Amino acid sequence: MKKILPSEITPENIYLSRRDFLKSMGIVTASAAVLAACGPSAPLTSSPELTTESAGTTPAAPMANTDELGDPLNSFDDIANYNNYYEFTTDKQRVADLAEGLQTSPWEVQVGGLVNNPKTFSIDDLRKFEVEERIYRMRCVEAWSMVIPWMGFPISKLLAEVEPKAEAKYVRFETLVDTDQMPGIKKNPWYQWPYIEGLRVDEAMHELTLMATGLYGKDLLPQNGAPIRLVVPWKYGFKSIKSIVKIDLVTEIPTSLWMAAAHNEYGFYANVNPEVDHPRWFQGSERRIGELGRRETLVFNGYKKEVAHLYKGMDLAVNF
Ligand SMILES: Nc1nc2c(c(=O)[nH]1)N[C@H]1C(S)=C(S)[C@@H](COP(=O)(O)O)O[C@H]1N2
Ligand SMILES: [Mo]
Repeated sequence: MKKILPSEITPENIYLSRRDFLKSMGIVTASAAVLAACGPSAPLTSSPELTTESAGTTPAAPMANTDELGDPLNSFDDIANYNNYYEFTTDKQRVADLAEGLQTSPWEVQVGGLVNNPKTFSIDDLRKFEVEERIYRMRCVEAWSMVIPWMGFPISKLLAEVEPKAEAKYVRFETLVDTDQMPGIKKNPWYQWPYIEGLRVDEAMHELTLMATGLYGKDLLPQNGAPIRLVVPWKYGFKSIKSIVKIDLVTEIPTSLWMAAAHNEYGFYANVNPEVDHPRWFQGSERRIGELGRRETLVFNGYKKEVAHLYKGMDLAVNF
């Protein structure tokens, strides 16, 4: 057996070897959390055969090496070293370096607007939400994609604590702005900082919409949006806003940073749609990071069965 040097022990090694260990032990306990999350008919993470019970906020053991379509997970290395996070840099391969050391504790997420119970969540408050693993495809509008094993909790659980009022129609999210820590802000002054994103309340309440706090069973790294970011797997990656400090329930469609930058190129909905090209490029296929060749892009990024009902009667070519 090849000896593994300590320097070679990446989170991925630990993750995969733990899985092999569980397998060799014949541990085949289904995770109640994930089963409940996915429903019995259509598991969205792969077959929940290899896991331990999650204890409180301890990440559940990894579920599988593929998503529910059988696509292999991207490596931890890919996920942590090929990023879009313009507050640091527009160079995907340099985000990790520049974001290293982002101060993520203390951290607060202020949740307010049209709610009965406005609340500021500290890191410790956020840790009280029970996390589950969700293996999701992430499709960037630039036509590359990855498969990522997130750890997190449905944002519906957080919203339940603040009790949105009936008038609230949209959720507006805001990223930290800290020019001392984020060199990309001053270098790209034409963008309207802070990074803003939004969802309709019913999109936010959907079971798939995740507040992610980790991946590969480990706390999020800054480049992936530590300490807490949104993940909306059926929408282009730019909707999945990182390092959130503020969430507001509002009546009007929030203007996202991308809508403000180029309204004709980046719509509010941004549902993955191979039939609607970006004004400047084709969206019918994508490059899966780590693979040669291209894959066909799936409508709603492969989550049509779960989310198409949210858009009944809407023309998705116009409401892009
Ligand atoms: N605050 C903030 N969030 C962001 C971005 C950003 O530049 N700033 N980039 C978005 C884009 S375009 C993508 S594709 C994903 C990338 O997430 P990842 O680097 O974790 O794969 O983050 C999204 N969230
Ligand atoms: Mo993106």
